Amino acid sequence: MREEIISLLKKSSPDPLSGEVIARQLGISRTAVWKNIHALQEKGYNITGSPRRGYLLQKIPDLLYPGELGEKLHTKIIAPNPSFIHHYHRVGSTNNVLKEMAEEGAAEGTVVVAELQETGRGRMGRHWSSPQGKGIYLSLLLRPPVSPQHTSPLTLLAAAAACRGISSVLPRLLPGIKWPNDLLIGGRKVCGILCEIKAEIDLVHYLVAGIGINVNMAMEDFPSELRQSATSLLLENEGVVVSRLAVAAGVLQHFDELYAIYLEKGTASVLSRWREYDITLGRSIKVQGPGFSFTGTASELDDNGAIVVESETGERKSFTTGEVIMN
Ligand code: BT5
Repeated sequence: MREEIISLLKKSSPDPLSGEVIARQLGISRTAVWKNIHALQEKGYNITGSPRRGYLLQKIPDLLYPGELGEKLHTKIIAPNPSFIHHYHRVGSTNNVLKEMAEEGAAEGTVVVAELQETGRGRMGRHWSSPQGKGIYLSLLLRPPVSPQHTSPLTLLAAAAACRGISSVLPRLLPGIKWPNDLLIGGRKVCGILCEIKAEIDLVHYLVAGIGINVNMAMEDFPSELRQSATSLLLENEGVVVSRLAVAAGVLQHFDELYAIYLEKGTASVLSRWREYDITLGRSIKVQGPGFSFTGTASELDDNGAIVVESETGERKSFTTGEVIMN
């Protein structure tokens, strides 16, 4: 009912709409209209009301509500309608919430978004700083018909989709991808991606792609240990506030398009999109992870998205996971 009222107010804007007309159109009482308007105001919608002129929608909140996000999407697989989007004001981790839904049979394309994560996670158990209402914390569910060894390109796909989504709203900003999927602007991290899979040896049950984007953080919103290495879209946009709704919709839209291409044409098509934003290849890097460290030039991606590194002595190694440190 509330979504229907919002939709009527949007259609009527910039003119107000009387409670009587809303009540008639929706077949409810004027008291029910008033109660719903009140509930919408509590949810952050700026609706003014005057007894003679009626209700006027002044501003929608920049909250990632399914109706608002869904309205901006024209997707086929990822959130093809708003019922696929689950919004929370506060969660531990959107990846964890979505994994639980996946275990209960949630469909491919289900999306979880939150305004605040209490225990947002990075890779290998690291923490992801997720202050309230400042960033985008979203996870989406895929059930790709591939074996687990072939899922690494999907991490790269998520990074390319995030770059495209950001650029679609802020074309002046040029995010680059540090392999595999850290988005940097001016050398500082603006977005991180955490893909988790549940699989058998040759069958993926599901993959949860978690995307965290720093949107409207001022420097003091970051914990002190991140102030040298992190940035946000607001900081890169000369302090001008950025619509989280627009960026989230852009990312989901581009994810949908790239995923459809991946399903139809395979990995190579994803890798070429990833390369458009790559800032790793050709650079002198160190790749490290639990029990390994290797230094050399990042020479290429192999067919599965692994990075091939060539040392000064000509030794070549490829890595499917790891942390890249750029020299
Ligand atoms: C990542 O891990 O970059 C993956 C981050 C994924 C976050 C999303 S949010 C939605 C979904 N739900 C979750 O719980 N997670 C996903 P990694 O490459 O391991 O980087 C983690 C490191 O980045 C930390 O150790 C910090 O040094 C740094 N870091 C933490 N929070 C940051 C932030 N907001 N911005 C920039 N850097 C950050």
